[in-house]
Amino acid sequence: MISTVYAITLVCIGLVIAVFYYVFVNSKEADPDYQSIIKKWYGVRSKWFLFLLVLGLTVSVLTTTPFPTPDQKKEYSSDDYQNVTVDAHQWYWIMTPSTVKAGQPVEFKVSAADVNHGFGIYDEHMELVAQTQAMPGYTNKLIHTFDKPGKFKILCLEYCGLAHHAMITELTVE
Ligand SMILES: [Cu+2]
Repeated sequence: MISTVYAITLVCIGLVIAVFYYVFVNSKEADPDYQSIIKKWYGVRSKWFLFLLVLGLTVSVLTTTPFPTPDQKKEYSSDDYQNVTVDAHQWYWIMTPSTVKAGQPVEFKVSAADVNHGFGIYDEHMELVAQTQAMPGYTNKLIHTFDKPGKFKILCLEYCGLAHHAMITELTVE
């Protein structure tokens, strides 16, 4: 059985090689009419490529201004920013303080004690307001300004083990 399959495979490989060889040998016969068509469509292709390049760059610039991620190296002063430290653990959050004011930007300094977690802030309709990764050994800065008071929920956005779904805490905006 195995030797039959082996033989069939060899014959098929031989057929594929034969087809490639046939195409390769016959493609050497240069056709002057065909050459002019190739030249024309290579020109069209270059223009299309340039158009896509300019379009892609324009869309990228327009959709990333202002850039959604804050400057991670900048020190955000406590005069202008409310500073909140967030530590993610399996399976709870330590967030200090857990109450902030509306109208003034909040700088969340987010890290993790064990594995990767996702820090997600949800409003009262359970719509995601802002998020960043919580990673061990790193501090990710997230800046968000709450426009009005309310109760917000913090949920983990990265599957981090058995009780991942229970990783919930509350943020109060006054
Ligand atoms: Cu988690």
